[in-house]
Amino acid sequence: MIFRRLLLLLTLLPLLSAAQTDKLWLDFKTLEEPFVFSFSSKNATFEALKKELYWDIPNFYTAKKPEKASFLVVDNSQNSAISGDGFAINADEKNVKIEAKTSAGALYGVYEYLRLYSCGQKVIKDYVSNPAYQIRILNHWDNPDGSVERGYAGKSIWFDGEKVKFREDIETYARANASIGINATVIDNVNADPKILSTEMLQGVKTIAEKLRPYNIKVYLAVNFSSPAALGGLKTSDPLDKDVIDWWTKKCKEIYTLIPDFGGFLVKANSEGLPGPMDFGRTHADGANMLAKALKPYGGIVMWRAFVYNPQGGDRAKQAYDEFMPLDGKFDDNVIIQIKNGPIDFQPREPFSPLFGAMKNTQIMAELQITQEYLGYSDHLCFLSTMWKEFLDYPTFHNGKTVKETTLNQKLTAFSAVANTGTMKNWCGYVMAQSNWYAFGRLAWNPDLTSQQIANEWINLTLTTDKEAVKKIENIMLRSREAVVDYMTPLGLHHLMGWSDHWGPEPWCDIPGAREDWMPRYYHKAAADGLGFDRSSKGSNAVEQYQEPLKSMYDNPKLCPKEFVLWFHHLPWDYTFDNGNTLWDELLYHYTKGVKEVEDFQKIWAGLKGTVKEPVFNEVTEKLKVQLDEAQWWRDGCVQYFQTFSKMDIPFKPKYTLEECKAKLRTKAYVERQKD
Ligand code: BDP
Repeated sequence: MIFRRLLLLLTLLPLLSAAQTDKLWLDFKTLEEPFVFSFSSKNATFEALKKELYWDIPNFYTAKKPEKASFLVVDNSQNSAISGDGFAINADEKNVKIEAKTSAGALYGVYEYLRLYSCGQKVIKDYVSNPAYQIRILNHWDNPDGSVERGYAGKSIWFDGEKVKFREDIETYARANASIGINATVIDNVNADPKILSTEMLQGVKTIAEKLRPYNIKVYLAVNFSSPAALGGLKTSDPLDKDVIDWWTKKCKEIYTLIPDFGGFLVKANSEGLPGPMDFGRTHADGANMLAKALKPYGGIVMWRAFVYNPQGGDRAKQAYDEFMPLDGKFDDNVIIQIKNGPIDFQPREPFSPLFGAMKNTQIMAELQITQEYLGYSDHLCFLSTMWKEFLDYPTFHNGKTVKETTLNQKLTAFSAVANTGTMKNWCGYVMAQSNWYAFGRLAWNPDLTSQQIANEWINLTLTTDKEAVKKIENIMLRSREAVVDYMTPLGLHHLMGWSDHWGPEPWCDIPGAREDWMPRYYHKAAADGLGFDRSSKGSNAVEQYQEPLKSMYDNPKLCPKEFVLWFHHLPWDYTFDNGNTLWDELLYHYTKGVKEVEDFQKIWAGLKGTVKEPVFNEVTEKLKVQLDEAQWWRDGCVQYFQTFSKMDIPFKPKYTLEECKAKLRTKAYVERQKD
């Protein structure tokens, strides 16, 4: 087994480096018209913007008077339809006008024009676009030692050997982000190392900020709550202690002296063993507000995470709500609570976290995950836009608002996601994984875009402009996330993966002495009497945290959407659904369907030979083989393990026996995959 996987890996590596996708989606078409350019400003952002337009253009920047220019970019527009860093575009074959009110807006307008132009649209009339969320931010889980938590694309792009050392082509990162409107980045892991705030590190962070500034990207840092003690040598990190307050105040002054446009802090506190205000008998609000006050004079903000749970706390899905709801309204106005999309942890499918909509007097933001920690790493084709749209569009029934509306209707708005970048040449470890970074940025700018539209743009910019091929790839991408849900965790199952690496299936996992709520068995509760976690009013009562009519709907297995039925209910194996299928039938149907979908993706992809660049064609072909194999592994492992309880028939011949599934997990091939 080990050899098979290593062999697969060895065939894949040369292809990965050969696939010329390190330019991401920035391979814009060269402008053909003999444009004469004029720009309203001279600053670093305009220099960046000019570079984008500079490819082989004759007469570049020769217009003495703006009236003579045929390509005009202004950042002093009076157009009242433009707001924030938005822009307006008017263009035909000969004249292009991009208007904005800020230099960043002008930059975004140019990228939008290049995108439309590259996708074949040259005539554009009164096209106005304004950003939905103010802060559109990536969270890198990069450590100063150069490793990346849950990274599947090599090492850190920011750090190495306990020092700041960024990728030489970091400008590509900046351009890629700016081209999709991302304007902020947290460069270090939420499991923050106190040394990130050392003076030496901050000097390095300053050099990163300088690289990103022309592209309107602000740097933020994830900080460790016990930094005053761990780094500053104080006796405590109690947020109400005068010396602690003083320490943070001085630290902020130091940071802003180096980086005047520094964004602020991201904090994971009292979660998974990290320190926090509760260690000192204080609340999340005490901790967040103390930091917020230190940042306030400089315009900085605190993003305080709601990803918290403790071992004795009962149903893990309920804990964030239980801990944060009593604090609603107690946070300062430069604090925003960062909430993962679901109540557990970036599973292939979760209901939305009940905090969305419920926290009415607190600013909140969503945290998504681009890196595919629970969705097949950078090996599975899984276009996440459909998952994120599903999340954003859930009705919370709080004041009739969707999740999206609950996060947009406040003074400070933000949208974040855990990045999937690394030192691999192609940044994400898989060309198809680049599409998720792209999709996140596009949705942060405009959550009303459809997944089809986003896929279409990305394919045109990255893979091919062949119309038939675009349609076929779009089709695969749009089906891909549901396929992953089907072969990993259908019907609301969750947390069945390998317990520490989060790779492959391990529903049978049993680690003596480990936390119960990290064990898959805690989540699926498979037994002779059935399957699923009872979160109904008869069980943990997690349904209580949702607003009516969701609460009653989720509480009743007959009304509960099938995709969540085992999230909220423990059902007997012979439970019968409306379509006449038993739970066992449905389970087999979904696991089998997921695998069939991947087989179908392979067939469709095989038909694309010649329409996408050869290295990309080969890369996806090879990765789909891995994906199919792992989908079969998931299906066979889960179904045969559940059969030990259900004692019901499996009407197909599994590829792997249960023992083989278990053995496969113990290979360490995933470690190899993380190497550059
Ligand atoms: C989990 C990851 C873990 C992170 C944690 C978090 O497995 O590595 O530290 O989330 O978000 O998904 O803090």
